[in-house]
Amino acid sequence: MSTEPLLFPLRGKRVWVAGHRGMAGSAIVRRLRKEGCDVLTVGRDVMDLRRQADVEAWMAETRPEVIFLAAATVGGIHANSTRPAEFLYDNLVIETNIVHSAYRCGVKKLVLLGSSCIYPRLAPQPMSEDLLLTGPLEPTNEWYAVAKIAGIKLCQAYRRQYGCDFIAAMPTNLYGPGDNFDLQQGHVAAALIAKIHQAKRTGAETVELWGTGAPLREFLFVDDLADALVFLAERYSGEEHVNVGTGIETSIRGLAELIAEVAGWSGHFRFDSSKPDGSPRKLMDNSRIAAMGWTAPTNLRDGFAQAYRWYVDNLPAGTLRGIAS
Ligand code: GFB
Repeated sequence: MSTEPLLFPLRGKRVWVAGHRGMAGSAIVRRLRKEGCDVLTVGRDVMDLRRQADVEAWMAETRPEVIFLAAATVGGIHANSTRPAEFLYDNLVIETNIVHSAYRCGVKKLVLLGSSCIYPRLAPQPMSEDLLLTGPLEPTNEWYAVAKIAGIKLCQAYRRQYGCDFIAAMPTNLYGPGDNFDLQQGHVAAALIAKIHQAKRTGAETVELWGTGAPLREFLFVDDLADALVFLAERYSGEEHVNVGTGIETSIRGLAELIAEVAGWSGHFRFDSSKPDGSPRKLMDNSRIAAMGWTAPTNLRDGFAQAYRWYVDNLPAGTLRGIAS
């Protein structure tokens, strides 16, 4: 880790984590507690981030100095392709409300979370930051991608016109504690943890996976993402968004085998090729953040062992969310 003096130390600052109940937001809260910040949160029951006036009023009253914008409507390939209006509207409006209010309230630093799906479906791999807007998007998640591209552009526009120190980070596929384990709505990592655990518990010999198992993905442990975001908040200020990944890719089949091993289940996988594969490959070029001095500390096996343990420990007694009986 770099020993350069920090550009923007977080210690002692009033920091709002928008989306603190989600997987990424809760990891950021955990990470910030170690940083000695005054962490602010507000629940969905108290404030709807899609209402501009409410967001402005809350921010004017609480006066955060820093914002981590982790609030979003998120989900896996099925959720993305079947709820396009929610993925586009919710994410656009949450970002515009928070970014604009942050400008109006004089927020000193804002870190917006995007996604690796902002890059073209057939982008050259690994995907560097400058491949943004160079080709057509992956159709299964283009609504979410368009909203996240708008988020990057919002940060750039408010920096150019008003001099706001707003930055954007693009995490690759995430997994870890606090994930959404719903089999229809969740991402592949959480769905496979839930399915494989269910098979182990019931003695089933087969688990069904969507698609062909061939697509390649890069998985980042969510606490590593939180660490990278704190790193960027304190050390980076610039218009360009920054990729956050591991540089290591695995096939969906390989992921399933890894989770089976971690869970101690030794059955077989069946592939339902009527379900979509989505992007064939999504590996990010992480050299920009690496050059600043950050690389992901958790290896895939340790990360999935922690994620699986968390799932087992936090499973509501006798139930498996999203699994039909
Ligand atoms: O995480 P995921 O749902 O989305 O992974 P993306 C989808 C890949 O996993 C496809 C396969 O190749 C699926 O065919 N897969 C196999 C499964 N079994 C399952 C299963 O049980 N559940 C799920 N969900 N997939 C996401 C975007 O794309 O990438 C998000 O949906 C976000 O918006 C994220 O941008 C980074 O990796 O395709």
